[in-house]
Amino acid sequence: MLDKVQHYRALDEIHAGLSKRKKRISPKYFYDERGSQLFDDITRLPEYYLTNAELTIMRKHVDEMTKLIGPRANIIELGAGSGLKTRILLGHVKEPAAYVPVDISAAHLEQTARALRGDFPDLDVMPVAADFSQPFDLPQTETPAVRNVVYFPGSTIGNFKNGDAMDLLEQVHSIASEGGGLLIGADLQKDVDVIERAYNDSAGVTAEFNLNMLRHLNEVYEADFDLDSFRHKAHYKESKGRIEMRLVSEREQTVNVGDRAFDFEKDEAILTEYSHKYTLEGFAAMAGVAGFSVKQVWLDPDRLFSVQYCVVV
Ligand code: AVI
Repeated sequence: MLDKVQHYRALDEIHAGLSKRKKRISPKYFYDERGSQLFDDITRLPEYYLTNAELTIMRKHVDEMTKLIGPRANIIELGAGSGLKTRILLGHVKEPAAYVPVDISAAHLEQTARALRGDFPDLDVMPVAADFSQPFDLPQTETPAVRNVVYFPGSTIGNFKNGDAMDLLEQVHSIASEGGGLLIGADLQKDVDVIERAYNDSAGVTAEFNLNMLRHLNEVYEADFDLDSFRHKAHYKESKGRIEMRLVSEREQTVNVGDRAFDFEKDEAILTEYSHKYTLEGFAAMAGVAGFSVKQVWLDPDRLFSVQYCVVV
């Protein structure tokens, strides 16, 4: 349950987004319990190549990754890593000092931490409940760490606008600090049809995931969106190298959110997500500005996705 201050802060943010000439709502409102479940379902879709490609890379190259990470590193994951990728990594890191998952949802974190402690009984799991895009304090590890290595899988970096992604990488740079590293998953630019299919799957799960944001707002923020009168739209904007996901109003209508009303014209859209796709050069340039140098890049055989190890310079 969100506390009252957080609730009203979120409501203000939603109102501000819906008051813009081009309406938008932050992708963080996708992730209530149902939204997280739907995202999980997306990762298993045949069209959503990202997860499979990243897993293929992790399985094949984890030994090279952990060699670069070195022994007694403190592994800090941005997001609660209950997934297979995290387990592959943790199963191979040599004598990790600690594993620190950072996630805004304390409940989700606790669940993850419990499961990981069960599977890795010798690992010091030290969850931090925080918004990782803001500065946060690292816990003191019992075993002194040789270095901090931030793990940021899934191409979640792509959901941040370029300026915000830079800010986030700078924040990661200060966490990794001198001698530290960043192991990051970054989706790559490729054939437009392949990308667009990943966000317009034939089973309609991504559409449901997108529309679930409105259900979430109805449930938690006293909104009255009619889910049947909005449709999912995802298209790849080549000039920006990103998927843009929107919810489009099927008719002229007025929607209440808390104590405010918002008018929609027919076909007016709410922007709900960007998902940037990178070139290797573009990613290296962005990492460079944030103070990282890309040390090694691993690709899947179809060159769809990259996992990159960057070091603090
Ligand atoms: C979490 N993130 C990396 C996903 C992506 O591909 O940008 C979220 C997503 N949106 C639609 N499908 C998946």
